[in-house]
Amino acid sequence: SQSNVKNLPKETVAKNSQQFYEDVLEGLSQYPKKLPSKYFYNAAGDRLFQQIMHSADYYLTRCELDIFTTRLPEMTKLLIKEGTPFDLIELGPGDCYKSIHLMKALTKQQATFNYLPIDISGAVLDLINTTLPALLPGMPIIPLHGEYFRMLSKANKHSANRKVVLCLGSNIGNMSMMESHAFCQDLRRHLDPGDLVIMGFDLVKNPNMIRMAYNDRDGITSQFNLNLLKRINHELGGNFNLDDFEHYCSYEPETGACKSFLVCLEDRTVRIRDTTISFKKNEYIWMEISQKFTQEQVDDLALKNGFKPVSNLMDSKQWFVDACWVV
Ligand code: AVJ
Repeated sequence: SQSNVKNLPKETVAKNSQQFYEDVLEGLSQYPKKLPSKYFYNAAGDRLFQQIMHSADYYLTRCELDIFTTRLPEMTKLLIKEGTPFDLIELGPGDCYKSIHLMKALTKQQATFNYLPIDISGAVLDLINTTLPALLPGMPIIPLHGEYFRMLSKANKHSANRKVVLCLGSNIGNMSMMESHAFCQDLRRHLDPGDLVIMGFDLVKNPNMIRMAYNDRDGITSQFNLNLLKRINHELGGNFNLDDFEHYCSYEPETGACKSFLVCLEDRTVRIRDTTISFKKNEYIWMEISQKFTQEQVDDLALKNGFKPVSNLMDSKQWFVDACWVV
């Protein structure tokens, strides 16, 4: 398979770091202060997220894996449809921990498909490119390195196959409700009638269970959040003292919004390159939203943006849903 995701050109690296700098300064000059959660995922952040996924309190990954093992017959039946070839496109594949089961089942049933993982992280795609061929010999892998929708357009030019788009792990939860509607609308515009989407949502449940998942007893989520300050120190010449900040997580059952914050424990100033930012004692940085959904909200997201819900696959506890939608 082709891979040109290593060795990014110097200009791209510079451009990305400039974008990072601008986004950080923009977020920290707002009131209340915030930082974009998409920057959590550098090498250390990827490792911490792996630890989160396998931790006792973070139930999401286990629930979705349950779906991707027990509900595979329904899923593959939906995808294979009259045996026509298709492109299986995964937005933000990570290590394919869940999707690998689907790919194996499809291969066993001799389905004809290409696998197209899309990610902004070259490291993620490199890892897929080196590990997947041994597990699934002969499956064509076409890694697409870049933003979701730009790469979806590229995939469209690449082949005229029908498409099956996976967006797993409740990644959509990192958007506000309004942003997730805009995202689905944009996704719909990149697809054609007959194309399928499988979107993972974390469902509303006992509020204490949800808060525990983002406030784990081992403090990994705290490290995961603090790692972004560390990254700013390393990559943008910041001087955050990590001991000045404490992780706090809230879950509001009324809105389904689970939010992470870093609270500054004293009056402090922080320098990032030649900008100085002041923090008052107990001032916080809003780091992330992990939105939880009702089944009605999931269906609404489909129907309002040009999709038809075809099936809602849940785990045995009904904590998580992989919603299957058709255009
Ligand atoms: C990868 C965005 C789905 O919000 O549950 C895990 C990230 N943040 N613990 C989530 C995350 C804190 C995760 N997503």
